[in-house]
Amino acid sequence: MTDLMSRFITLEGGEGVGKSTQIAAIADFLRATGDEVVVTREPGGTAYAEALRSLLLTPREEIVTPSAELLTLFAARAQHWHALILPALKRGAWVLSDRFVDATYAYQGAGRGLPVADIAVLERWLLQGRQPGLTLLLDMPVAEGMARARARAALDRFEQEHVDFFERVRVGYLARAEADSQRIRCINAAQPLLAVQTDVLAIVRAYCAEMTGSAT
Ligand code: Z5A
Repeated sequence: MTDLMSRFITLEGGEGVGKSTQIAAIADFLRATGDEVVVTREPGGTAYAEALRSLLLTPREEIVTPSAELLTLFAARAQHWHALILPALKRGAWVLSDRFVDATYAYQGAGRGLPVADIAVLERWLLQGRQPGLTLLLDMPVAEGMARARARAALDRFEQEHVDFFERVRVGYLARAEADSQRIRCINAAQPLLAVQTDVLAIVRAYCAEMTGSAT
């Protein structure tokens, strides 16, 4: 695979599964080859999209409707895509994103119960059929991920959700991985950190080898 999207890798999973930790290891591995690597996240990645992130994550009295949440996420994503991701891919950089569209299917689709067809319309409108070349889904039992994440700071608006919400998100992610097992690779994130990293880097190495092979 040598198309524009092949250098776009996303990490997905519930809270506390270790996405930020593993993305740093992937970045180190890819940078060692001499390539440019852009590490980014969603919601966020540019100043404007980060402002929308704080709007999305700040706990508030007012109930945010799922449709308003969905459209704000896609507003942030539109800025992120056009201002940061696409230009980086066009100049040949790797782009590693902590979450992307799969998160919307899992959180707003499976979690909030919004119709998948509505999310698909926005995805098509923005990305015109493009998808990350590789997605790593870090999966672990919800309670363990919550315990890891909650050892840290005050809870954001998503983290205040009930455990049922995160169980639906997990089921949503696993269903997407099953439906698209070529792109979405599932990793057992409940293992010790170095074991997860070994699995993650083995997949990334194999993916790079496959890309090199198909480019020659
Ligand atoms: N959201 C959405 O609803 N729809 C969308 O379309 C998008 C996002 C894009 C913010 O995401 C929220 O946005 C998110 C969904 C929503 N809310 N939730 N939940 P985020 O990615 O910024 O938030 P997060 O999922 O809560 O990230 P996180 O808590 O920072 O988790 P992480 O990056 O996956 O984990 P980490 O920071 O690498 O690790 C957490 C801790 O565990 C840390 O202390 C590590 O040292 C430790 N750790 C990591 N791996 C291990 C292992 N293997 N063993 C033991 N300890 C470990």
